[in-house]
Amino acid sequence: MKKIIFALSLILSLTACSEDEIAAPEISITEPTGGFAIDKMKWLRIQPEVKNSQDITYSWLLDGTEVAMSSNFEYVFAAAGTHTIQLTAKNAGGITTKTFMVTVNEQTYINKITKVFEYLPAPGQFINVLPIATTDDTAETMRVKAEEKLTANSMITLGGFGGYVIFGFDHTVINKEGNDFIVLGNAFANNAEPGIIMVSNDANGNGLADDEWYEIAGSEYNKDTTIKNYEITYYKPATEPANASEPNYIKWVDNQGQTGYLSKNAYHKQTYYPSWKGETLTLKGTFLKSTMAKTSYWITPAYEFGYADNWSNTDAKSQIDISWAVDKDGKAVQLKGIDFVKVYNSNRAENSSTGEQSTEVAGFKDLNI
Ligand SMILES: [Ca+2]
Ligand SMILES: [Ca+2]
Ligand SMILES: [Ca+2]
Ligand SMILES: [Ca+2]
Repeated sequence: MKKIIFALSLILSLTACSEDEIAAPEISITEPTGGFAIDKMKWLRIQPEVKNSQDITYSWLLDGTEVAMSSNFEYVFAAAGTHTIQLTAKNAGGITTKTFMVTVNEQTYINKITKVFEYLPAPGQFINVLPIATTDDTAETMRVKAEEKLTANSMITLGGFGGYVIFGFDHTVINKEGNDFIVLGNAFANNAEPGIIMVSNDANGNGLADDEWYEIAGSEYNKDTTIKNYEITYYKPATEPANASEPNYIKWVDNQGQTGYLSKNAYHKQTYYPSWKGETLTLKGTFLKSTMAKTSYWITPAYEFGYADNWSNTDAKSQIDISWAVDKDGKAVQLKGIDFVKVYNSNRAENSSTGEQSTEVAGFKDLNI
């Protein structure tokens, strides 16, 4: 009984502060038995419960170095080991500190795409072929087909401007010093078909690619010829043309006041409009001016850096640094790691000899595992 009375009086004394008197923060963290443990390259998330949080500031130290000033802690470790984390919460009433240990376990991962979340190509000469689509296919069966290809480092096409694929991995790709990954394609000298790369991390922890996207700001990002927030709508042709090289094949209208047609070419006889999509298809993104040019033959030289299917997979200029990511306002963001990648074709260009410029994706390589 005495104990209970003592505890009650303690609670009363703690809560009996007058209105203008602020109590020091109270932190409670549910620590698992044996302490916090996480596999390397997986997000560690700690959400403390804090009382007396008015005008509070937070400081999270990892092995003595401040790594966050947010109420929740989110971190991903590149290697196995043990670490000390210290949270300090401060308000006008005082300072409260909690210290605990984290064990980071060793783990083996696959250096490949392990999941495709979405596949939506724009009309193009390899659509319904790479991968094959029949009239029975749906967005979901096409997602599965794209996943079968990409998890085997086999190739898919994204078709015309805006066509995209979203994929993920069995681990978080860490933003280490320098370059971090390559989106594999089939580019070679003077044969670039650049795709814009978007990155994201699983901020809400649900395993789905439904979090904020960041664009990898490649060499063209700030050029005058680059159109941000470009939008194009493609129209499904009513019938396939009689002319195997029909110039007015698939109509498009963009948000820049332009309209035109994708042409059909005699080398690719199937319908170029994704057979599982409805009458119109609207796609959005950053539009880059194509490098397509005619010398003695047609060429599409690569942009300097920062794109998919731009330089050959073995060229260091195909490597991407996660630190190039920017938010929707163009502000640089420092991501600790990424869980999802979206690639979409950034160009709209074609010629009667080599046909369209359309990004191919053939896998992914994490440069840090
Ligand atoms: Ca990096
Ligand atoms: Ca998510
Ligand atoms: Ca292509
Ligand atoms: Ca290509």
